[in-house]
Amino acid sequence: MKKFALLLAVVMLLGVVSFAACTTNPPAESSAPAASSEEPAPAASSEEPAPVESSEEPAPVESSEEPAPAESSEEPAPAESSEEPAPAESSEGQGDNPGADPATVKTSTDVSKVSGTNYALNAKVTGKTNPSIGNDYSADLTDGKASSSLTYDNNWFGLYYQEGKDSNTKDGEAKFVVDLGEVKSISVIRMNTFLGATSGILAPESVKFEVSEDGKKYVSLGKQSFEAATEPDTTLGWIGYSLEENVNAQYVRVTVKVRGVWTFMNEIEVY
Ligand SMILES: [Ca+2]
Repeated sequence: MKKFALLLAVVMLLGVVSFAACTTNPPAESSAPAASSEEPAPAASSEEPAPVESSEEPAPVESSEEPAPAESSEEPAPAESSEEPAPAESSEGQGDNPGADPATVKTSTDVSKVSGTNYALNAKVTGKTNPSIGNDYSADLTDGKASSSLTYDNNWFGLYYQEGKDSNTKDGEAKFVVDLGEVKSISVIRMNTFLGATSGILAPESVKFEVSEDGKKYVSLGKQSFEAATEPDTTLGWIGYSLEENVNAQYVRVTVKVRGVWTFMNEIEVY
């Protein structure tokens, strides 16, 4: 009986030991799969970088940028050769500088805007004689002062004409020549004048503008005619020509045809 009891005890002991082993192992095994379940995630994330690598495949696209060297090969030839002709053209313009032909240059009667130097400022004017009928409208035509209102004094230069009683006009016409001192490249010629109708002072019938380089041969830029106001009017204004291209001139001649008795003018400018 003692042997059987001892054997039984041994069997039971082995059973306890094996049970303990079984109860301790399972948690170890359960923890193992848990860890393995976590690993797949990083594994999946490690798969994602793959597409990133595929996005790096555009690298071959970079190789398509190789045409760049082709461009660099284009730069040397045409670019430099096209720049060389330019300075050649500019040097030609400076050399000749003939100015446009006054006979054919395109003009505009809008002379409200000017820029640069007024070459006529303080320039000598010939053909100007003061009225000699008791009035003294003898303003300087190139003193830089243009009247801004109608007055009956020396703010204005008066041209007078009555048939049979020529004063400072010849048959109602007067010619003024402005000497710029030397040949200038000019773009605007204009004259400040009275364009209204009041007290025997009327807008000029016409005004002609001419230019010359030598003072002998004149070329006309054009002639402008003006309507007579039917009612009292004291309009003033700049009349003349703005040139699309500069012309060369030292002398500017302005021919004014008087309408009625008096025509008032004040200033001549050349830019
Ligand atoms: Ca003046």
